[in-house]
Amino acid sequence: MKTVMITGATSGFGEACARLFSSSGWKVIITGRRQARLDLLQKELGGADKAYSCCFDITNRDAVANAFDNMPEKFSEIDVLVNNAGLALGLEPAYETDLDDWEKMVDTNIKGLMYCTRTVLPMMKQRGQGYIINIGSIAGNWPYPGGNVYCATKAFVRQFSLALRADLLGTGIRITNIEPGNAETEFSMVRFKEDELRADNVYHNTKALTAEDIADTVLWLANTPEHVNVTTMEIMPTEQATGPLATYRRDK
Ligand code: NDP
Ligand code: 8X3
Repeated sequence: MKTVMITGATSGFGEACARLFSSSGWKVIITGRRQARLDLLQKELGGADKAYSCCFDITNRDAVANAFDNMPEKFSEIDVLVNNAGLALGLEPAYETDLDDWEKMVDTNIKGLMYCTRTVLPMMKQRGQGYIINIGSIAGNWPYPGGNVYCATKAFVRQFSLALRADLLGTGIRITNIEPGNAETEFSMVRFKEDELRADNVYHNTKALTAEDIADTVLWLANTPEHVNVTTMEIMPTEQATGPLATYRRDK
């Protein structure tokens, strides 16, 4: 039975991945900062025998190291790491944003992902196999107003994934960057700091992706043969596309 570790499994893509991998016969390591949600999910997935729950903040380097160090034997051979935990904060133009929000996005989407990756890699290298699936975003490819640092963090995830491919050639370790577009999860509630109206508006009158759509893709990738490496995958709702270039008119 293979083992998958999913960061940010308390909601959205991560939670859907946990459910799908578990129902497909995988041992699942679920992580996030909200212990109560982890407890509920672990119970739903069949208890401690099927799912190991690990509550930590990925921005805390020591907490990440500690989580990996204390993995129970049964879950210690991680076949797939899904680097999913992440967030956007705010949609203001760069001259109005809260610098704390920028820092938190960098700490989570870049540094947290780096910590988990760096910690798991030696174990995978030693086993001569392993798969890291990063959750980037279309935001890493297609900048939009107010995206500023969020877009930049996801551009980091894209480039880091590509660079890892180069680094890990010959190790048997695979890397994919999935780049989803608009998906209805708690993402917008987090971005707009619990402003339900603004969050709902993101999904109003449009058919967004679901968390399950992304989970399907992650499981499909995990089941591809070991000699196959899908490098990047951009997935958008049919009702979303990258628009034409915008030009600012001075008479506005
Ligand atoms: P959700 O807000 O529903 O889920 C985010 C998850 O990340 C939660 O489980 C949260 O857990 C976890 N998380 C956030 N910060 C931390 C932290 N410091 N330490 C540990 N866990 C953390 O959003 P999504 O499921 O939509 O987002 C998942 C990923 O997908 C993110 O990287 C996001 O950028 C990306 N993405 C989302 C898109 C969308 O439109 N929804 C599109 C493209 C990419 P907890 O709060 O318990 O810590
Ligand atoms: C989330 C997608 O377009 O809201 O990464 O930035 S978007």
